[in-house]
Amino acid sequence: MALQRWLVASLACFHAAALSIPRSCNDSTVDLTKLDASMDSIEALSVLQQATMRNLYLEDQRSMPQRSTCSLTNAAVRRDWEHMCPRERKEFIQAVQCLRAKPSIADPDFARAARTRYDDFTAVHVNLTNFVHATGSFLTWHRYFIWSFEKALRDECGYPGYLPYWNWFSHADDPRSSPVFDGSDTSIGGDGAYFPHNGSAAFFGSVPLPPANGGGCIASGPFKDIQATMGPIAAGMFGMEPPVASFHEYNPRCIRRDLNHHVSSRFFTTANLLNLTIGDASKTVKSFQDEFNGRPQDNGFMGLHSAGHYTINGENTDFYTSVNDPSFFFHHAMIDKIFWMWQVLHPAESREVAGTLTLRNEPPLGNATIYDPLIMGVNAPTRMIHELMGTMDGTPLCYIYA
Ligand SMILES: *[C@@H]1O[C@H](CO)[C@@H](O)[C@H](O)[C@H]1NC(C)=O
Ligand SMILES: *[C@@H]1O[C@H](CO)[C@@H](O)[C@H](O)[C@H]1NC(C)=O
Ligand SMILES: *[C@@H]1O[C@H](CO)[C@@H](O)[C@H](O)[C@H]1NC(C)=O
Ligand SMILES: *[C@@H]1O[C@H](CO)[C@@H](O)[C@H](O)[C@H]1NC(C)=O
Ligand SMILES: *[C@@H]1O[C@H](CO)[C@@H](O)[C@H](O)[C@H]1NC(C)=O
Ligand SMILES: [Cu+2]
Repeated sequence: MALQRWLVASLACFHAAALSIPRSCNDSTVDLTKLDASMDSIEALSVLQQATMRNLYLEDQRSMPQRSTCSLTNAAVRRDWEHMCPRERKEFIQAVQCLRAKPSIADPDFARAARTRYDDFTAVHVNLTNFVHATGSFLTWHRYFIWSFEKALRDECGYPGYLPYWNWFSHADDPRSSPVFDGSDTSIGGDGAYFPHNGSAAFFGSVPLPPANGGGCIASGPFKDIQATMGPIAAGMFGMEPPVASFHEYNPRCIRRDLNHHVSSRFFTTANLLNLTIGDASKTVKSFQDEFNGRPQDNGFMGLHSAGHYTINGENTDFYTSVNDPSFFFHHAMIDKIFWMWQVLHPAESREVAGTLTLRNEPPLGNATIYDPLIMGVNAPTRMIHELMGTMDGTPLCYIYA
């Protein structure tokens, strides 16, 4: 068993090094019309990936003279955690631990509960929650947010790689066995300890979900027993600590998970992947982003964004403070990968913005435009939505996904 694990891990490392990362693809045999909901979801994701790379390659060929700063040859490549070798995974884990050990640099008036550099990220997310969810800035704000986290890992903690993503479709029947969450020293920690509770309720309590086998503090792996300093503010899991009275209150506590197959097996499906990327929901940025965020009135359909948070559960059910759990960045990198694929496959719609400036339009501040600011606090300079629209625009982004 141990030998088998070692072999698989070594092969993965060898595989990544030997094949390197495909940066071009002009494969005219990639045929999106062959995709249908009965196909295996990982297979479908791989066909979409190939089509995305082919489009990027053809576009790169056409615009080579103009695009001097970022091209397929120098773009960073963000990869599936499962395809990273143990050494690469440990480098990422160590860099996150490094950010969690460095002192906060945020203004204490802005983030009184922040203690570490990691907390500076949670703090700005808490502060802006009502302006960056179910709004016109949702996709670009979170894109910029995880990019600035990646930059901090690299610049402040010497991380040599790029952000990994959690492939939702792998181990959707049993997220506890995913290499992201299996609790080994090359995972980002396992399930929460068993903590009897009544499950969770998504969408402000309107969609009840059964509990799984965890619910307590992260019980194994590199992030076992790590502490959060902020929140909870609006947790959806029953039995969580009571919410803090003020967003700024210092409230040290552990990070809970309840890795929940009820959610992942129901929503991480080929049908939902295809609807977003090439189906009805892919037609406009409005339908794309609305579908991502769910149709709770439609038999509790969660959408892939909410489904990821409720699959990890615990801290991840808190709209404000979910960033406390490092899995946040893995989940949002996967969202950003789907956003990237959608943009490349739908160039005419890819730079549109739709939606309001506030969650549920409260208070009503009007519709978002591409000139609205994306605020990152101490983590990165304020930029406009349109600057974050293209992952290869070079202002500042220059990356693709494998
Ligand atoms: C891509 O492949 C097609 C068909 O195989 C070929 O006609 C086309 O010239 C190729 N384009 C580039 C930019 O290599
Ligand atoms: C966000 O930060 C601003 C500036 O410090 C502050 O005025 C505002 O009350 C904060 N909002 C929340 C929800 O923390
Ligand atoms: C679960 O719900 C039942 C019924 O409302 C309640 O009596 C019980 O205390 C709850 N259990 C926990 C652990 O919250
Ligand atoms: C696809 O998304 C649209 C919303 O854009 C929804 O009305 C439709 O039911 C979805 N189709 C499937 C098969 O889930
Ligand atoms: C915002 O956009 C919606 C949908 O496109 C439109 O119906 C509405 O009139 C817009 N509101 C404002 C204030 O521009
Ligand atoms: Cu968020």
